Amino acid sequence: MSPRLASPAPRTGEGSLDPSTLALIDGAARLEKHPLARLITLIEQDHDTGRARRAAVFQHLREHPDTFPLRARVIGVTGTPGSGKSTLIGRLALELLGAGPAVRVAVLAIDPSSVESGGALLGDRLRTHFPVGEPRIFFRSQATYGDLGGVGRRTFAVSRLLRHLFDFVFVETVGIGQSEIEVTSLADATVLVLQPLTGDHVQFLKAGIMEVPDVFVVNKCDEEKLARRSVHELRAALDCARVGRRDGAAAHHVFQTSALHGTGVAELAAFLREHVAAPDAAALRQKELHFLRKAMAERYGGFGVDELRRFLAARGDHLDEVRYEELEAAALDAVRARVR
Ligand SMILES: Nc1nc2c(ncn2[C@@H]2O[C@H](COP(=O)(O)OP(=O)(O)O)[C@@H](O)[C@H]2O)c(=O)[nH]1
Ligand SMILES: [Mg+2]
Repeated sequence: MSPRLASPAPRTGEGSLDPSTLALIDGAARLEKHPLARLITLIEQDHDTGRARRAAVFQHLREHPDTFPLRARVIGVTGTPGSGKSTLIGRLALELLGAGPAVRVAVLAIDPSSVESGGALLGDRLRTHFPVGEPRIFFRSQATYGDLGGVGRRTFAVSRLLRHLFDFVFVETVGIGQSEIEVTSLADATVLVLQPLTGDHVQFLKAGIMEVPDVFVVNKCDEEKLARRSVHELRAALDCARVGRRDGAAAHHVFQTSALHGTGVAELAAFLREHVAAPDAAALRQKELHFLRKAMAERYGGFGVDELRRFLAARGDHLDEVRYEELEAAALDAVRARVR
């Protein structure tokens, strides 16, 4: 490891947790909604003082792996508005929670509107599925603030926190295009929700999105004939998309659901439980580097991306040992030093 990163110069407040933050973490460990919500708000902060505290929080989580195991599977759920993503996630969460009293599920809904409160409606819809005060399900919405693709640094930061607290983390995003790709960078598996016979799949095909998801769901299959035709259309579209795939042999996973009636949901839940694994260190590092590059691009454009590449190359083989927060801080310092 490079000497500079092996013994980072202590920053003010870094590594030490103030009692109030520690109390939030303790509350979050017990899945108390208010401490958890406040902890998330703290993690979402983006300025430099926020970073030091964020680093201390993650340090604490890592030092207590029994309480905060890195066990969650993050599942991106995407598709056009109204395709039934929220309803389906609600059903899936119920199904997953039903597997045992220790299972915990979080939902992070990325709201395309610019105000945080805009997500309340989605949350309310979702909450109707759950007994009041059920501590094992947690819902949070996040405004996009114009992040390209909706899924941004803040989403990534929150997903990193939720990975330590839950078994399944659903990230719901809307739109055709960039957001599907961005959520894939963050998630361990991505589910694309389609509506029958709306031509959704044609839009996705045109946008080059069909190659991205791991799982396809034709929702609203309340009517059998309609459903059969839709799935037939989807499979034809997938065969089309497969031509350009690198892993051409990989099978597509297609599910038919009615989130309204709950049909097909058990099968989808079983698939997620059995076939989506929590990522290993290397996979997590890939995600971290993706969002680090994105942060650099947003702040410093092509210059930032080049500087990051230079910075990472200089760290070479020892990169694996460096914590994300250190990496982020050191990379930012390096770029800023060159800007001055
Ligand atoms: N018929 C039918 N309606 C559904 C189904 N799933 C969701 N809906 C309805 O579709 C509308 C949009 O659902 P919502 O979950 O908010 O979609 P989202 O925008 O993708 O999150 C709501 O009125 C739901 O009740 C389904 O399986 N069948
Ligand atoms: Mg929704």
